Amino acid sequence: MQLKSIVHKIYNEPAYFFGRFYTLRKLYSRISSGSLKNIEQESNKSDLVKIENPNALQDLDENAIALGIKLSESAAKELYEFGKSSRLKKWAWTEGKTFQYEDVQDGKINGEPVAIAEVWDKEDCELVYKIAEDPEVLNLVRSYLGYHDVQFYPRFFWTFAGEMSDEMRIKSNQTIEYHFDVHSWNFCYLHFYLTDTDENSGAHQMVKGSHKKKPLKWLWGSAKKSDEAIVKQYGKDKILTIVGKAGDGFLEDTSCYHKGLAPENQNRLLLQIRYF
Ligand SMILES: O=C(O)CCC(=O)C(=O)O
Ligand SMILES: [Fe+2]
Repeated sequence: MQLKSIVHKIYNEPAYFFGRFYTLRKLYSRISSGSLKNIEQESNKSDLVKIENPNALQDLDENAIALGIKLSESAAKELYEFGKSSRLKKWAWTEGKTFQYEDVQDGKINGEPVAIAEVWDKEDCELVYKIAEDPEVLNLVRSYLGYHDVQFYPRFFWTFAGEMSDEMRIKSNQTIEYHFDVHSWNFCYLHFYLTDTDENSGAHQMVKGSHKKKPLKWLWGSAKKSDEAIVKQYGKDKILTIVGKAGDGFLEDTSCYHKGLAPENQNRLLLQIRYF
């Protein structure tokens, strides 16, 4: 990137650069925390989502990950059915035709590889928005972000198993390389697996604690890092592979290093809600 375009980007999207720094993100939260007033009053629970992890907030703060968030069985089933019957599209932000889940065979449509597909009709799925606005989830998110007026953006997508090179998956915008997300000053992502997911079917991997701790020079330039560099920097024991059943969820500060494994033997459906 040229110096001129860097300066332009910093000026127009300050959070894109400054949001990389943990201390600046926390400062942003502190400045915004005047809006935290109502949290306690909204602590009612729903049957839709259960936060079974009593240390969720602490885990998120210390490790960038809070496991033990569960979707009700009926909600997980409904979302799965929706994800299978909705129109799909390779990538939400580009031109392209929609297709059906059944059109994808072994990671291909008419011989063309397909790595990832957005559930295109997600706006018609009320449940997505109900989950995003679940009171217990919102409480946790607000407590973590440090302000009350959070916004959210849902993504609902399949990643497909099939013989495909890593290059092909990366070209298709599938994030199978370690990276940290940069969106806004502060953010966290709620994820729900909607298919049973393990190492061979697209498990999410993350590096515990890496939201707070990055070598200074890693904060600039590319947000991506190789597996080797990550292991060398953080050690194998900091890497968490999140396996789970359909309906299992986790809240993550994705300013940590993370990636999705390429599914080998089964397609993965994921609901992801970005809070910021
Ligand atoms: O697919 C995954 O598990 C990772 C997704 C991800 O990194 C992202 O959406 O930023
Ligand atoms: Fe990411």
